[in-house]
Amino acid sequence: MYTLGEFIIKNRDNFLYSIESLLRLFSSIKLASKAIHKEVNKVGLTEELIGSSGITNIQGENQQKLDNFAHKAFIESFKSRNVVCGIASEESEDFIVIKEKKENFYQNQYIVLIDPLDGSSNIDVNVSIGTIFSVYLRKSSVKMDLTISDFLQKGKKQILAGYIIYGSSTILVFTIGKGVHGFTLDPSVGTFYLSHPNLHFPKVGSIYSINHGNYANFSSEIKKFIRYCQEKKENRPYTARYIGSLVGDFHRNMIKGGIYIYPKTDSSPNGKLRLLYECNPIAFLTEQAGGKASDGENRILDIKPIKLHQRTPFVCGSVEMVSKFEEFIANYK
Ligand code: AHM
Ligand code: MG
Repeated sequence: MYTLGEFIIKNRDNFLYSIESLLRLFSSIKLASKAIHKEVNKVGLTEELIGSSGITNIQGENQQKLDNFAHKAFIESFKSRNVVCGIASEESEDFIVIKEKKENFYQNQYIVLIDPLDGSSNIDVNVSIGTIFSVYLRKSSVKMDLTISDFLQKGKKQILAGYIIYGSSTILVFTIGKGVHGFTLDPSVGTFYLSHPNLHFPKVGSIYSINHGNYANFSSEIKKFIRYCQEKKENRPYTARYIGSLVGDFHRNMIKGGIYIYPKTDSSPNGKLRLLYECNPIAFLTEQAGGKASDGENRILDIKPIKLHQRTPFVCGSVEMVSKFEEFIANYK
């Protein structure tokens, strides 16, 4: 069984940039995710990481203590591995600049965008939560200061993306543009081992995942698609599965075959999910796993971001299911 490190070295030719930097990126991700894994597995034993931190984040959402812990764990871990020059986090209003420690210049060229703790509402109730990350090369010269445009790149420019799911076990899933692979943490040794090579969406699935509580706020085409999913015809009705942690809902649908939808609603006309921290990395993984991801009309990876915390309607999953969803949007427009 390969460890994550062994797998990367074996597949080094699939990464177009320096293997040393890839190993450092993963070293940062592994370190922070193990720290979060440890805390997640203690939730309930102490009050330290349960509940709200008392802070409202840039999204206007109540930040949980574990959101804050995860944000700090990833920032510190990337800083200490000296591999990235800038990080933008869902939990921080502005991007964070990291200059090389001793000299006042940028030695590194990687940009990280991260949702440190996704599915915050599930922290206190022992339901799967996750971390979502994506990595780009900076656009500006390494001699210059970073600018916002280094962060506002189209999703198709990602060179690495993935997530960690803290569930019944802790699994790290990633792509460097050559398929999707999953590694499970063996907590007794503290090592991630290859457990899910070549993850692939079944072409057609039988699961649909959407928050039905928002039904009254959905537009008519979304309501019609839901009724289509529930219709008794061909391989339908589909079964409904929604836990409210994107990583968990996505991971299940990728393995079993399904569609995840977070559409616009009357109260959130741009949807809820964040393009840069959630949708782009999940869309990159989706396509690499043979699936499809869009905002209902446009490919997610082609959207030009205009701001860091931009939201977008999001649908991803098995190709035929997502294409059918897009047909509904187009027909009822
Ligand atoms: P978060 O990053 O604040 O946790 O929010 C994102 C989460 C997703 O993981 C999940 O799919 C969605 O929000 C659930 O939202 P809702 O509770 O509105 O269904
Ligand atoms: Mg999130």
